[in-house]
Amino acid sequence: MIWNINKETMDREQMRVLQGKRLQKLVTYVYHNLPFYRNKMQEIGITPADIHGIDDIINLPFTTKQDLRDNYPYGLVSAPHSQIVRIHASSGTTGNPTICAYTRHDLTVWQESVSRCLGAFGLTREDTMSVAYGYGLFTGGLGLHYGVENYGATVVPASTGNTEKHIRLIRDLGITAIACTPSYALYLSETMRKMGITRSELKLHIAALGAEPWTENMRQEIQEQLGVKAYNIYGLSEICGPGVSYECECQNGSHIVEDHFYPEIINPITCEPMGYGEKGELVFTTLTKDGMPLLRYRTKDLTSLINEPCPCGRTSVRMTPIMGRSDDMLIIRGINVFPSQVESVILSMKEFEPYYMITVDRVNNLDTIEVQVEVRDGYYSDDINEMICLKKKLQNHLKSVLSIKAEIKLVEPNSIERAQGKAKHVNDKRKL
Ligand code: DLL
Repeated sequence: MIWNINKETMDREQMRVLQGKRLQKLVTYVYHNLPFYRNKMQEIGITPADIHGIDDIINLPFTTKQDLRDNYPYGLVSAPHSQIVRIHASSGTTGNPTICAYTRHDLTVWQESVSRCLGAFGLTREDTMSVAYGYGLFTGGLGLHYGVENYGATVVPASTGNTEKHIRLIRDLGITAIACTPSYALYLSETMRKMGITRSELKLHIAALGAEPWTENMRQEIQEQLGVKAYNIYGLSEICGPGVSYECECQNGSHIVEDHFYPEIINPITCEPMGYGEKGELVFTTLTKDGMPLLRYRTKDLTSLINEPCPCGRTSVRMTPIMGRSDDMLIIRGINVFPSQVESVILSMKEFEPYYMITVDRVNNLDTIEVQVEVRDGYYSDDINEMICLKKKLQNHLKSVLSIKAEIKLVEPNSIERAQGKAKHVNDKRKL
């Protein structure tokens, strides 16, 4: 079902005109309301009067995650606090998280975007969707939740964890759709097998999967194991959360909600614009946000754009699956983790040397993370209890920073290989 026939099937030229108008309004707004953007624009000698249409976007400055961190917490919030109704946060590289502030209007746009996704996934108001993304600062849970309510289907806010109880609920309530990370979908099917529950006992037929990269092989396996059609949903907190793009029944790239989020591809090194079909870094401009609008936000996600008609009838530009990142961010069970966050925790504890190795793997379809670290001379001991205490201390500290539990392996001083050149701190064994 096409949720918003007017916008999703809009004539390309009309769409560009609409985007151009929205861009002009946005640039005028940020110029007058955000010193950050006014300064950036003045530095390069551009004013709102220089923006005549969407093609002029390439003259505007970029925004990076570092800019968000430097302006923590509210430096990029343009609306008065009385108009901000929700705040989410995602991890920064180290230290400050990235704050995302929403006005009521922003939440409406977000719900609208998620509703377009659900329409494309074939949901109806008869469906019941279990949302098994985390509820909280992460945008996955609440983003999908309010989207489903707006759509008029039934939502079950399962959140993450307690998988066996969740599976029983899926069976007993006749839940027909699930939203979760692709790795959690696989874990779910594995837990079902252990519980002796078969897919024929469930009514599931739609899965809305995202928050981490996944492959065509994973799709086949999830579809087979759970008896669903599995659709990609993409998004990032800084832009709104889930719902920035979505697959339709053709499953040939994800349609971008481009009347609200304007996409570009740039060369991640030179920042030069790249053409359709060329692989580069995805950049978004939030054309209609007023809580925390962003000009040319560099997502660091590597992909390419498709500007060809889709057999589903939607005319929007599509993006191919994310092929990697231009930074070192890891996504572990849907949670963004920067190696530098691990490093800063280790460096802040006197018991450890600054030598560590992060190993990421996928065991029984669930991501695992192990941090191997050298204990400093004088703190290394043969007393097992002392070492267990030290392990726990590091584990708790990491958990409070990363929001996930890492396995810790303590090793003797001088046992981690020293780098000759650039130190390698991550061994990602997952086959993606
Ligand atoms: O992951 C929002 C989201 C929640 C999307 C639920 C989809 C479903 P962040 O925590 O800010 O937001 O992480 C954003 O996750 O830049 C990508 O690197 C990655 N990512 C998100 N969706 C996909 C996807 C949410 N479908 C970062 N495929 C993004 C690949 C994805 N990577």
